Amino acid sequence: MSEQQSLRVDGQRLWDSIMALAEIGPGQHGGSCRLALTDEDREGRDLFVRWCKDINCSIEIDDMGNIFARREGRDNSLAPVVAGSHLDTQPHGGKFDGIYGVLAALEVLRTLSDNDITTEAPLEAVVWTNEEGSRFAPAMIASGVYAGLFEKEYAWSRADSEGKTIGDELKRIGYMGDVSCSQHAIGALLEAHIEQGPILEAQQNQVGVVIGGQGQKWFDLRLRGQDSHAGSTPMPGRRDALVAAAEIISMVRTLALDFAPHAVATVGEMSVQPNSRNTIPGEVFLTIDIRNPDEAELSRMASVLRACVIDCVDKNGVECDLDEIWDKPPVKFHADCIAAVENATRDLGYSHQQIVSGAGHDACQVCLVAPTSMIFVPCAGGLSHNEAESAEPADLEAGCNVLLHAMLNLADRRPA
Ligand code: HGY
Ligand code: MN
Ligand code: MN
Repeated sequence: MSEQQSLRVDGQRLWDSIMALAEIGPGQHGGSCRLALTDEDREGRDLFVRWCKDINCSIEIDDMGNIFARREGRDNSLAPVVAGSHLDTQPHGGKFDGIYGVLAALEVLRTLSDNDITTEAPLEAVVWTNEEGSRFAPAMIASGVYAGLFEKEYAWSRADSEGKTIGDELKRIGYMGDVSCSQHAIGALLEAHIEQGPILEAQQNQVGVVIGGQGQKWFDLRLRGQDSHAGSTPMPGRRDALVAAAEIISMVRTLALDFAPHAVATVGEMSVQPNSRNTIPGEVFLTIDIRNPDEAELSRMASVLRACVIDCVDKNGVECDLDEIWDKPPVKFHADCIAAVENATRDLGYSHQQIVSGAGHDACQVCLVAPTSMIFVPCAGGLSHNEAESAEPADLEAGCNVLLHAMLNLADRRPA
């Protein structure tokens, strides 16, 4: 085995870095809360940038706040091999979703720095802005701008529930870079991530070789009935927006079950106006997230959803605006990157399987413009988007070793 083949990352340093970053924006129950472009997100970004500068990486920030930390290669005319993920979290996020992929990429650069190894092509670690889509919808918006899926002005204009926009918040936290997003060359992208589902754990595999991601559609639904008195308004003729919402929420669940076994559907966000216990709700806003690995099935789900919503609002005498705010078709990753991940996993002797991602990831956007794949590791019970999210240090280290050797393979292959 060559010296390079015997190279391994420092699993303890990786774990310690994940725990150190988790000190920033801690949740109430042991997880993390660093919503995109908040002060906590800025603090996490600043720490990552400091760590990259400690190993002499150069830093580039584009005008979507994406951060690229670069380790020069022997031939810097080659497009870099890039690895990374996101640092923003869900409101009740875990310590590993996104953060693992960013810090695994940093650990690869640290390992090469420790061993004074220079690759043919340059290597970079990337942090993508607003992957979660929780504060600003839709999700994966900055990698989406990079991939040409969203206009920058649209992305900058996206506002949170208080009307603060991505553009203003990027400037406020000092991450509105002067480089245009999508101008940055990427020769290949790899993203390490916890699976966020139960498959690897159930199959007792340590690594998932990710071959693609399922499709998803996001909808905003506004229901308008009529505020009126809870005591003196007869039941017949009420225009109760919350009753209509309740029927629709139940229908969304039925929709996924009707498209079993692969479909999922979720109502995750809802607000009720005037939200007073003795006034019939006149207005309800809710979000609908539907997903399916099959594009035709996903379209059919959307058609059934629209028809059921119309039927439900008619029955309840309310009006509605149902807006599809995001359409993300299923994606397949690049054969060369999948092979680099699979070969590295096999050479390292880790149990593994191929897998399609149920969760969305920045890699599912960038794969449209650059060769891409992902590396999954198990998380306990498949639980994620929950503060109790957890992963085994040995699995995180294994995934990071796969990332190291897959990146070396991709960076040292001389162009054909
Ligand atoms: O929604 C997703 O799948 C990702 O967590 N943003
Ligand atoms: Mn993620
Ligand atoms: Mn997530």
